[in-house]
Amino acid sequence: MKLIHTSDWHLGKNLYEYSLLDDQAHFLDWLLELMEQEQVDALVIAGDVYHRPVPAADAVALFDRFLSRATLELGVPILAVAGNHDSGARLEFAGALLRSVGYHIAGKPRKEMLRVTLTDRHGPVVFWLLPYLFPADVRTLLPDSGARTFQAAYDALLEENLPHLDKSVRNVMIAHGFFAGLEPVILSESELSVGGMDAVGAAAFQAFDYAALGHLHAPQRVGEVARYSGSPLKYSLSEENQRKSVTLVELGAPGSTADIREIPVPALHDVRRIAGRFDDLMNPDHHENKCFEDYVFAEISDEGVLYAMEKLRTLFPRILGVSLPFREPDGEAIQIGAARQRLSMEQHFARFYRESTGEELPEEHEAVLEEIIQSLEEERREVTQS
Ligand SMILES: [Mn+2]
Repeated sequence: MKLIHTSDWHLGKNLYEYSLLDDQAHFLDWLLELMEQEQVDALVIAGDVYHRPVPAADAVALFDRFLSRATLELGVPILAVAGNHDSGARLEFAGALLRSVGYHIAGKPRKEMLRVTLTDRHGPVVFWLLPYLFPADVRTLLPDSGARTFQAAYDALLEENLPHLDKSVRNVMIAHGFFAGLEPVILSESELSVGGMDAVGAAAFQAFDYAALGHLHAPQRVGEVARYSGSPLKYSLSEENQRKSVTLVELGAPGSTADIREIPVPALHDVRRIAGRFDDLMNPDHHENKCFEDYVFAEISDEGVLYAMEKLRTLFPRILGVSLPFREPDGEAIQIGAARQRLSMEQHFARFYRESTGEELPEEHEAVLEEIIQSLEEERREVTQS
């Protein structure tokens, strides 16, 4: 049985101020082509279909179009679970109806996990659908478990369900969460927002032929049988060096090891860092790859550049941000983001004045400035109180 494992689509997500909907539509079109070319038997989506529990209408429309084409035109069954970004209850809408056209969705955790059986020439493959869950969900489903930690929650739920597992056939787990083997996992910024979730030992999935995981955005193996496909797109600057892919999994006869291949996803626009002197960065000939439509973050090496972001935007319409070297009075150069947090509004302005005019802010202006800032702060206090 040949299947594509993917996860963490985050449909509707913005990267800084930019909507990624076109990039996501581009990925989904490519995915449909791949499903057709590879003649896959199933598509597995291991959670975080959407970026928000209540996704924007255009994100829902995008997923809707994809589901229709995959199931009705290509006839490929889809097995999906909710991630922590999804609302499980909403994602499950019309789930029983949609099962009849081959779309199987598990949104909320159940005491008895949703199982779907597909068959090929080697016999049945049982898919186990385990959506994102909190320990409190498991305490509700299995009150005797008293599960307080993620580890205890997964242990209790698997203990309840594994007696149904038939080792003589192939079994595939689909789950969304933070699972770890013995080796350290690769994290990126996008995962830090999740917070509070302790890693669960991937040994829990040992009884399966393959565990299709979602949540971490870098593709990686976890333990013996489990694997994160990673997100199809770079969803933060910290993911700039990750090679985004979907995972093609081939399950042979029962007892054989799954064959795994990473298929790189061609991005509509890359996410990357550019670095150098401002004049060089502004010069189109300086950029070898000429990909001006990419999402770029510019690290400028020379001091004193004003309105760098606005100027670079004329060459890079999808510029994400800039950093500039910034000299402290003691001469230590630091990045502007860190410096900003350490300066008061008065200090910021004085510095801006100095950089713009080359002169120190006169004392009489300082007093006026202080007054203005005070009245602004009072206004803000009134607004927040009302
Ligand atoms: Mn997630």
